[in-house]
Amino acid sequence: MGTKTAVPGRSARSGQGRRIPGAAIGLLSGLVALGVAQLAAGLVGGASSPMIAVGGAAIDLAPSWLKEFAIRTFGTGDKLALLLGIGVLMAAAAIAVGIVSVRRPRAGAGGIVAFGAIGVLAAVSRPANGLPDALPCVVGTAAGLVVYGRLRTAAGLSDPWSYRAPQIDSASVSPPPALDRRRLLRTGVLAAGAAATAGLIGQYLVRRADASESRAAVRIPTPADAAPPPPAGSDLHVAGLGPFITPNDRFYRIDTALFVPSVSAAGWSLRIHGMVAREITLDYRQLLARPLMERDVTLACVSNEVGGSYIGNARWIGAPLKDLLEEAGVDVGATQLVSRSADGFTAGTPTAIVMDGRDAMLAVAMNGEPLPLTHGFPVRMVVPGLYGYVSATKWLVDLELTTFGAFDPYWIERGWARQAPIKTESRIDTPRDGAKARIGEVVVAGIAWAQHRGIERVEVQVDGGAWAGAELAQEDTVDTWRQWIYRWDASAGDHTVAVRATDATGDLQDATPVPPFPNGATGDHTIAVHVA
Ligand SMILES: Nc1nc2c(c(=O)[nH]1)N[C@H]1C(S)=C(S)[C@@H](COP(=O)(O)O)O[C@H]1N2
Ligand SMILES: [Mo]
Repeated sequence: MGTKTAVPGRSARSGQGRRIPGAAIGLLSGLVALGVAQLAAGLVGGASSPMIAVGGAAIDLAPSWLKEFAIRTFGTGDKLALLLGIGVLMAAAAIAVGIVSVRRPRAGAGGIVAFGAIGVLAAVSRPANGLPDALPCVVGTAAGLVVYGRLRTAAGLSDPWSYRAPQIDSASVSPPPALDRRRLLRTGVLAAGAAATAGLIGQYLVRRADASESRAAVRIPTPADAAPPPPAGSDLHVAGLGPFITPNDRFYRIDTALFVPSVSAAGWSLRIHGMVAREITLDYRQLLARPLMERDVTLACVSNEVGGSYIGNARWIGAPLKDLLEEAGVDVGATQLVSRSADGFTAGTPTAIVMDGRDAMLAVAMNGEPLPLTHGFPVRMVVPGLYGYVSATKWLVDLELTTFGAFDPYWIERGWARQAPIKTESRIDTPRDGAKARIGEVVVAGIAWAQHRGIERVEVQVDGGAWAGAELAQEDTVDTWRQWIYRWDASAGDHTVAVRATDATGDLQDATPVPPFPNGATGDHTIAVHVA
């Protein structure tokens, strides 16, 4: 029985039997690099973590159609899907590099350095990051290289750092040393353990640095301009229809932030500058000391498909934005108000809309609590009547008065419309599309919205027949959605049920089926119901 090394011309020399050890070496080196980088990110700041930085860069560089596809396919899980995708790609690349590196040790080292370079580039170029954010990737790369060398030695492969002359005369060359699987396994387990430990500690440190503690310490003052509770009749309490006020933990979340920016109340300040007479800088305490207002406002995302769920209604407390801008003295030519977040997201709101008397505010509270971290703590903008991408900047840190010609904010750069008033829309929440129902009275109910104009009428149509008026819930304000209900006398068979709304200016919602890009979807929400 010969050992494997007895056939140098085959398995050992050609690397045939070393595929799996090679793959393991590649994967483990990559994992250690990532784990150590994550540990360093725990000290430098979560936004410097390689996965977060590369993921963030991928989000910003991805073409609009891909982003739309991701939101449509994965919904609010789009970020997890992205991270998993990147993880799978990186693992595959690390394995491939590892296999190649068995015979070409320098290629393995080169691969690790190339990965590190991608991480460094991504980390440094994130809008809110700087040079120090390169550190985790640099440290991780170094750790990956060290472990790569160790694992090769353990496997009985050549040291990647020592230069060896090309082996011309095979007869004069000793066969490669035996592959010591046991030693490789032992070292590999150690490396995997180190990677996991470093990664978990890093993750813990990153989490601990979030703004939860700061948020827990915040006390929101009683608003000077409080809102009466929503009228009792604004909530129809129909099963299958969400509550009139959306609880925070059920409120949709849409943003480009893979890593929720951690901004503490104490560290927060807002600069109002650009085309103003007097620049203003104010901190969180000064903001809370201003007369605050309380308002119910329904937020909506432009990416919402007909019948989609990217809409929510909350009770906000905030400082009136108009008053602040008047104190700053806005130049008459300043057509665009650019709001910027701690992580570099930007939105552009027409100055005229912010100043037209609607309840545009710098919000600090959502449904009786300080803003949740994912919804923009400590301060976000809320402007009734506009889609979120042109108005609802979370983790707000900067307001600049400028012109529409001078600057294109985040989504405008990617082709979305500059002007984005919310379109009149309606949705059937119950029954669900494809549901089964009993013959007789079927409760059809949902919501309709036309923020800042108000809803005047909702109609329901069965099987393409005549439109019949639905019963409207009591209106809270023109800035909120309105529930509706329709009692349908259903006969046996397969039916379609459609809904449409008319806003308070008399405009009927657009029935033309249009996708969200570039300024919001239209079309009548239509469902299928099987009645038996
Ligand atoms: N900083 C920041 N603010 C942001 C965004 C973002 O990507 N980053 N997305 C906007 C978009 S597109 C929408 S629809 C709303 C969603 O707010 P919500 O997550 O609180 O529902 O936030 C807006 N504010
Ligand atoms: Mo959005």
